[in-house]
Amino acid sequence: MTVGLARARSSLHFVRIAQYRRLYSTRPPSLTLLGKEYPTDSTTNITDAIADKVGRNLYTDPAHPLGILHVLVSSHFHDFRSHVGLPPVVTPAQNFDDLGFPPDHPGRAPTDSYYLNRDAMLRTHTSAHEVETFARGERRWLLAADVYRRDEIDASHYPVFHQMEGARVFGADEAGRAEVEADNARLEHHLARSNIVIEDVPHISATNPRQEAHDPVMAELVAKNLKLSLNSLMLTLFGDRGGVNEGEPLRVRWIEAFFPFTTPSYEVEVFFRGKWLEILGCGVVQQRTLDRARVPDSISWAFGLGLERIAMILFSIPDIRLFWSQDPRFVSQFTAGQISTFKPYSKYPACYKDVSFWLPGSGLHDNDFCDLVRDTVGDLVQDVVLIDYFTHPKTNRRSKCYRINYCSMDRSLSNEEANAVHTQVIANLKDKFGVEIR
Ligand code: FA5
Ligand code: MG
Repeated sequence: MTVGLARARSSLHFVRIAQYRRLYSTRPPSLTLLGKEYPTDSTTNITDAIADKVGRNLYTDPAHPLGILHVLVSSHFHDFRSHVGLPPVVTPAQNFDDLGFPPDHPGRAPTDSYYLNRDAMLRTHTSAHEVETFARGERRWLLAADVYRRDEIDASHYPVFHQMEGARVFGADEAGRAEVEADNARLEHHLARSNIVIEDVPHISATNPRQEAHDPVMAELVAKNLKLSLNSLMLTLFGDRGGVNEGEPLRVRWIEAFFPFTTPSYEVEVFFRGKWLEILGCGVVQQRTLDRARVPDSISWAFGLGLERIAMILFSIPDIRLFWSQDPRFVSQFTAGQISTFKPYSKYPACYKDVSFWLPGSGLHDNDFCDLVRDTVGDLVQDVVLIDYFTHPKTNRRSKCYRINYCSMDRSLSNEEANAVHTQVIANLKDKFGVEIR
């Protein structure tokens, strides 16, 4: 949802738990996912709409745009070992603690992540598998997987998406230094001959520091290797097909970022159709991750990229919901090994319906509203926008108004049908959250 309001997260935490109790007061004692049974508790918040997507593994189909892209990235890093099919249920320790997320990090809240119970959750990123993969002693690896986040609803956000994680380990000794220097020379040579314009930031700076444990020269060389490796990937993905901007050179921008499990850290953006789009996050792996994985005397970089974001650019796919479509008019357009331009088979009219209500005393989080809509109407919702939020000056009661855009990807939705689903949304909203419709 395109919400311009700041989210006051932690102060509302205890209020949200009350809200969850109400929402899931009728929850069954256990739930089964991928053949395994999980006892439920007050953190359980996985919805049927989400459970339905678990196990689909879209990226393993070689003729699906996500699968085509997965193959393309894997062949670019052809000497990296590639992992697929890791189960999506992880512990909060794997997803957060092992990576150094602080105990009060907002991503941990049940408003932001899907929990089966307090000890089992759907991974929110592929970094959840870093420790176990490093622990296998692999020096170059890739990993693709479905990830889950409670989020806004619009054309580029979906609660299930796919990431690829990649990492490379160097020895923290003379041999490691020689290896990284040779690889940097090779990559610089390759990039110098290409039509790519890179806006860079310093590899290491006061705001994006190296780690104490690292030799300064080696830290600089490894950060540089990370950037060269990913610039080279961007060239494979976007540059070699005449660029994404019709004859213009490919423009890539590096930005300082922050992740609890890397420093220095960066994000990469690509200029596409007049806008900068964030494609991936990356950095030099925090030494405690390698320590936990028992990989001694080494230094590593890692990245995590969003497959949908890149596929939307490469295949001109306008709406993130389409990746889940089984409509032959979608699936038949793609061929293994080929990047092709998606031809929209129809553009159905949008149907906007507003709902205004007084909030219950405990409030209502935007993500709870979005999940309720998604669970009620499935993929008939295209986007949700909070268009009004105010507090009554006398009574102090708070009111919200959301605008829901109902639009099917595959057919025309009649106004009667849109009214019917909207009525059901309102009924569920009253029922589950106790709101008062205005
Ligand atoms: C991460 O998930 C980090 N784990 C990345 C990382 C890995 C950093 C290794 C350092 C080392 P982030 O939340 O920014 O970072 O997501 C990474 C990418 O996933 C984004 O750049 C974007 O391409 C994609 N992404 C994130 N949220 C969504 C979403 N809701 N829908 C589609 N793609 C998304
Ligand atoms: Mg990011």
